[in-house]
Amino acid sequence: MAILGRSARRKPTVEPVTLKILVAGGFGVGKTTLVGAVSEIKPLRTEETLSEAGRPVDDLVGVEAKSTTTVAMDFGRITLREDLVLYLFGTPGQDRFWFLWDELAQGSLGAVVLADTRRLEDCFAAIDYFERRAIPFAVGVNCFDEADRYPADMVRQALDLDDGVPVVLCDARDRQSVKEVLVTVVRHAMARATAAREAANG
Ligand SMILES: Nc1nc2c(ncn2[C@@H]2O[C@H](COP(=O)(O)OP(=O)(O)O)[C@@H](O)[C@H]2O)c(=O)[nH]1
Ligand SMILES: [Mg+2]
Repeated sequence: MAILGRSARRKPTVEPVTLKILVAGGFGVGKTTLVGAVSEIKPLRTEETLSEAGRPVDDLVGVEAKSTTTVAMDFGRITLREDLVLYLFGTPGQDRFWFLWDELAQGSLGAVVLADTRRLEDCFAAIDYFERRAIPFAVGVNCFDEADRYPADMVRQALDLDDGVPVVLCDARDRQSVKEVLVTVVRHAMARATAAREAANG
């Protein structure tokens, strides 16, 4: 029979808290790119070449060099801290897949709404969706190289956001930048939860 020496005693392992975050926004705004930039697991993607049949429906105006589209969703994981793991679910960007949203939204802590200042209206639907369901979200302005830069406050006004909804300028291709957006969403959602609890307790 073997005995376990003191030195072999393992550090207690922390069971991480896992949180679910949605990544939403219009077609071609960078959702798949964002999930891929931070995910520790090979992102699960369901990209399909835009078919001729889908072409009249998929609005390609202003979306450069994009010939694939995510049909179901993007999925990824990032460990923010030893004890905090985020699961990322990219929502399908096309209106014809909206029936998947309610399933995806189940149990989510919060959301990132990605926006492109050249096509800001493409994220209105996502913002409406999360506002209506009181799901906390932050707006990530994906700063494409070719797009004009606007200060976060101008974007906030244009989107008519409630006070306190964070707006972060980001680069969906950059891991550190995306991490900052995700931390912002988690903080915002937790602050909202705390405020709601305090309000409920009078
Ligand atoms: N210049 C630039 N291109 C980007 C950025 N994010 C995404 N892209 C490109 O924009 C296109 C659409 O991105 P994608 O992630 O597929 O968008 P999705 O439809 O929201 O998933 C792809 O060709 C990306 O490589 C960015 O921050 N800057
Ligand atoms: Mg995609």
